[in-house]
Amino acid sequence: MSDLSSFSATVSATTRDSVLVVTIDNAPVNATSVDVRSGLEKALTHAETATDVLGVVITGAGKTFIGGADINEFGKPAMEPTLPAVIEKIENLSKPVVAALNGAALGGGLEVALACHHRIASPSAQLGLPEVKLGIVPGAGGTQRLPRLIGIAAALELVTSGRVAKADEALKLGIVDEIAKDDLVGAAVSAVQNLAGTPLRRTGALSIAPADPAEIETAAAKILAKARGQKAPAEAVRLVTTSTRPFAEGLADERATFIALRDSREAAALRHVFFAERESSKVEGLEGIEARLVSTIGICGLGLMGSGIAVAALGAGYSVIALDQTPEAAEKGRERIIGLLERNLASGRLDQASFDAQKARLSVTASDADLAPCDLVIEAVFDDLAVKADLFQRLDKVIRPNAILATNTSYLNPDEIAAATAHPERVLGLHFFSPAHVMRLLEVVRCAKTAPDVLATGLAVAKKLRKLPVVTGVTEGFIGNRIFSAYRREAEFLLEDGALPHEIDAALEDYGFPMGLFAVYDMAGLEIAWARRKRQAATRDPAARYVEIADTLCETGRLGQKAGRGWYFYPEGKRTIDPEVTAIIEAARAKKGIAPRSFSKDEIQDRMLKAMATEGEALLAEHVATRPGDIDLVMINGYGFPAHKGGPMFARD
Ligand code: 3H9
Repeated sequence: MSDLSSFSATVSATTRDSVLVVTIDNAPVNATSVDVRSGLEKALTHAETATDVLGVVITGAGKTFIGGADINEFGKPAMEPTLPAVIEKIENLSKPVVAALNGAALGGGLEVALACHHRIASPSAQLGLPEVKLGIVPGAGGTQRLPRLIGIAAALELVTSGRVAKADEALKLGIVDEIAKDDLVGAAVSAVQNLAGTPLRRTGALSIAPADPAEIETAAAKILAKARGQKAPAEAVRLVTTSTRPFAEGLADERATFIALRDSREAAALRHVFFAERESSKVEGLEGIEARLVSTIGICGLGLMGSGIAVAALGAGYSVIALDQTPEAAEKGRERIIGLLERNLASGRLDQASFDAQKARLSVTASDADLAPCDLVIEAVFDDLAVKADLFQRLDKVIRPNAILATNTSYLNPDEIAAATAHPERVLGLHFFSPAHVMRLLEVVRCAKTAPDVLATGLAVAKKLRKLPVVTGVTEGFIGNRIFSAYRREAEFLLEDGALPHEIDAALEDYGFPMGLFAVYDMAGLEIAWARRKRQAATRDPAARYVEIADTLCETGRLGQKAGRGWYFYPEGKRTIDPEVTAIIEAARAKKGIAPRSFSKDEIQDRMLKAMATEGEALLAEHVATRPGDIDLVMINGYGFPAHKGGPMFARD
C-alpha cells in the first residue's frame, strides 16, 4: 500500500495493488458537498492519466458510504463541479470504478454507486433514494440508472417510497453485485483487478427490461393517490416510467425537474421538517448529562394505551412488567398485548423468533411489589388526579430510589402528580399518542422538578422505542392538545360564523390533512370531549366566546360514528351531510344573532392556520415549547398536519 494522497480536504486515497482506493471523509454523513465533488473529480482525473493505476475503488469513512447530497447547499448558488458531472465522469472512466458500500448509500450517494461499474456492499449497507421525502426527485441520474439495473417496476417502488433496502434485498434486486462479509475494500480491489482491461458495464448504456404496462399503470395510480397532491412522487413516477427514452434525454429532464422541485416551497417545508427532527432531541441544559440505564419497564394500566406502550417497549428490547388492578384485569391486559404482537406476526412485521422473545420478556401482575425490578414505570391509568397520585405514592414505596416514574396523562398537571410523591425529581411525563405502538410522536414532559438525567433518560428511552421525542413544559394539554384546542375552537367559531362541517373538512383535506376535523371527531366519538367540557364548565371564563353546538349534538345522542350520527349521518356506515346538524347550527347562530356568511376554502384554511400559529407563539412565549420546529413536529406527527406544508409555524411564514 502506498502513501496517502489527498485530493481535497475530504477526499483522500491510497494505492493498494495498483488500485486507487478513494475514501470520502466528510462527517457527519459523507454528504457530497462541493469539496467532496471536487476531490472525487481530481481523483478520477488522476486515475485516468496515471499509468500505474488499474482502476478505482470508492468508499466512505466511518459507518456511512455517502448519506446523499449536502442538503445545506440547497438554496445556495450552484458550485462546480456538479454531482451529475462527477457521476458522468465515473461512468465514462476508461478504467474500472468499483463502489465499496460500507454503510448507508442514500440519494446522491446511491447515485454515485449506480454509475460505478460494479458494486459491492457490506452486510450492514443500506441503499435508497429518499429524495421524495425531501420534496424532490433524485437529481444525479437515480431515476434513469436504477430502472436500467433493476427494471421499471422495482425502481418505481423504491424511488417513489423513498424507502431504504438492506444489503440482502439490494443484492436480490440487482442494485449491488456482491456482498462482502469481511474485507470489503479488499474484495473491491480484487474486483477492479478482475475488471481491468475487460469491457466495462456502464449502467447508462444498459437497456431496460420490458415491463408490463398494466402493472406499471396500476402501481403509478396507487402512488399518485397516496401522494395527496404532493409534487415529488408524481414527478418521480413520470421520470421512472419514461426512462426507456434515450438516456441523455432522461437525464436532462430529471435534472431540470430536480432543480424546479428543490427550489419549491414544498421541498423547503420538508427540509425544515428534516432538520427539525434532528434538532428536537437537542435540549438545553442536557449537554453532557448521561441517561440512566433502563432495561426493565413497568407499565400500569393495561387498556388500549398501556398495551400499546407495552408492545412498543417489547419491540425495543425492554423487559416489561405490566400491572393492572386485579389478576383478571392483568390477564386480560396480557391477552391484549399478545393479541397486538400476534397481529404483527401475522402481518410479517415480526418473525416467529422475535415474537417468542418478546412474549418471554413480558410478565403481568396485580401486585405493586412486583414492579420492584423496574428502572422506569410508565402509568397509563384513568386520567384522574386522585387515581394517578395514589398510584405514584404506592409505587414510591416499592421501586428503587433511582428508578423513574412517568405519567402518560393528557390533560392533568404532572407537577401535581409529582408533588404527591416523595421524589418529584424522578417524575416526568411521557405522553404517548394512540395507538402507542404505531404513532411516532412522544411528548416528553419536563416537570418543574424533573432532574436533568431523568429528562435525558426519557429522551433516550424514546429514541430506543423509535419514537420522535419532543420536549414540552407543563401546560394544559402540553404542546399538541393546546394547539389542537385552538384549532378546534376556531373550527367551531367558523361554524357559528357561517361555514358548515363538510365545508371545513373539505378545506382541511384539500390542504393535506388526511381527514377533516369533524370526520375525525365522529370517528373518535364525541363523549370524552363532552365530559371534559362539562367538568370545565364551572371554571370557564363567562366572557369568553363559547360555542354550544357540540354540546347540543351530544345531548341529542349524536355521539359520533358508533352512534350512527354525530357531525355527520352514517346510513350503512357512509358519511353523509345531515340536514338536522345544519338545523342545529343555524339555530345556534340565530340564538346569538349571528348573520352567517359564506367562507371560501382559502379563508377557512387561513383562519385555521392562524389559530394554530397564534397558539404556537403563545407556547413559545410561555417557554412551554422551545422551538417553532418542535411545534411543527408535534402537529405533523400527532395530528395529521401535512408534512409537505412544514407544520403550522413554518406555514405561517
Ligand atoms: C440528494 O441526495 C439529492 C440528489 O439526488 C441530487 C443531487 C444533485 N446533508 O440523521 P442523523 C446531518 S438529497 C446534510 O441524526 P444518523 C444531520 O442534519 C439527500 N446534512 O444521523 C445531522 O446533523 P446534526 C438524500 C445531513 O446516523 C447529522 O447529519 N439523502 C445530511 O441517525 C446526523 O444525522 C437523504 O435524504 C445530508 N444529506 O443517520 C439522507 N444527512 O448532527 C438523509 C444527515 O448537526 N440522512 N445530515 O444534527 C439520513 O437519512 C440520515 O442522516 C443517515 C444517518 C441515515 C445518513
